[in-house]
Amino acid sequence: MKNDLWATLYRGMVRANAWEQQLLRFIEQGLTSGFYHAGRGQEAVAVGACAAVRDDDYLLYDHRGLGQAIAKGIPLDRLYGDFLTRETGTTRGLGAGIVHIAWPELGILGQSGTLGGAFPIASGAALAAQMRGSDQVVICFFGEGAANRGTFLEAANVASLWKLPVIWLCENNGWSVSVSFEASSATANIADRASAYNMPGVIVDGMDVVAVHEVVVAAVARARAGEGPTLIEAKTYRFRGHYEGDPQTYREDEELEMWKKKDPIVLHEKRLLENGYSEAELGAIRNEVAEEIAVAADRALAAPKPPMERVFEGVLA
Ligand SMILES: Cc1ncc(C[n+]2csc(CCOP(=O)(O)OP(=O)(O)O)c2C)c(N)n1
Repeated sequence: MKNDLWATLYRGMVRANAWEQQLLRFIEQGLTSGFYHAGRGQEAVAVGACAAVRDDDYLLYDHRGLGQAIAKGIPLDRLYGDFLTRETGTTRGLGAGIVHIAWPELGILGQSGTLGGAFPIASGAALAAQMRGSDQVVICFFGEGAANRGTFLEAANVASLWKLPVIWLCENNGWSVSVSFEASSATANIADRASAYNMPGVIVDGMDVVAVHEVVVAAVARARAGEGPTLIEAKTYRFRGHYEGDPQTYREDEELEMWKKKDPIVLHEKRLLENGYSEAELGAIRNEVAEEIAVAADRALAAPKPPMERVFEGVLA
C-alpha cells in the first residue's frame, strides 16, 4: 500500500545523493576547496533520522557526507557555496568545505574540527533546551571511530544522569579511515556500551531508511518526554573512500560488493515498487530532484567569491 512517508524518505535519499554527485563533479573540475568525505551508502541513516525531528531541534552532524544537514533542510545552494568558497556559503566563503557548515535557523550547530568535539556540545545544547523547557531535542551523529573518544564518556554520562534530550546516533560503517571496527572496539557493538551509561542501546539496520526512522521516532519521543537519551547504532557502510582520493588499499573488493547489494536507495526503491508506486512516479521524483540540484548548482556558481580583505576575518590570535 502507498505510504506518503516512504515516498518522502525516498525523495530525501535521492536528494542527498544527487547533491553529492554534483559536488563530486565540482571536485573533479577542480572548483572546490577543502576535503570531502562522501556519504554514499549511508543516506538511509541521515534521512531516516532527520525525518524524525523538528525544524527547531538541534543537529550535530559529522564529516561523512552532508546528508544530515540536507535532510534537516539546509538550502542546497548555500551548501555548495561552502565548497566553492562563495559569499553565499553558510560561512560566507571562508570555511573550506565540510567542517564549518552551520545553519542556526534550523538548529544545525555544525561539527567539531576534532572528532568527538561535538559530544559535549550536544549535551550542552540539550541542557539549554531542558532549562528553557523548550522540549527541543538534540540529534548527534558520529562514526564508530569517534565513539572511542573520551569526550563521549563525559557527554553520555551527564546526558543520562540529567535525562537530557539527546539522540546519540552512531553510524557504524565498519571503517575509521583504514582501521576496521573489529581492530578498534573492545565491544562487538557500539550500542553495547549504552548500559554503562544506564541508557537504552539500540541496533538498527542502517541500510533500511524506514527501520532507522522508526527507532529514531521512538528515541525522540523518549527524549521529549523527559526520559533521557538513547544510543542508536546504525550498521551501515561507506561505498566510497574515506576521502576523495583515498586509494582504499585496506579493504577487500568483495566486502564493498557485498554491501553494495544493500544500497539503501535501491532497497527502498524496491519497497516502493512493491507497494503500489510505479517506475514513472519514482522517475518523476528523481527528475524533480535533478532540477532542484541544477538550480542550486547554477546559483552557487553565479555567486561572488569573498574579497581578499576578508582573509583575516575571525582570526583572533
Ligand atoms: C580527534 C581527531 N582525531 C583524528 C581526526 C582525523 N580523522 C578525521 S575522520 C577520521 C575517521 C573517523 O572515523 P569514524 O568516526 O568511524 O567516521 P567515518 O569516517 O567512518 O565516517 C579521522 C581519524 C580528527 N578529525 N579528530
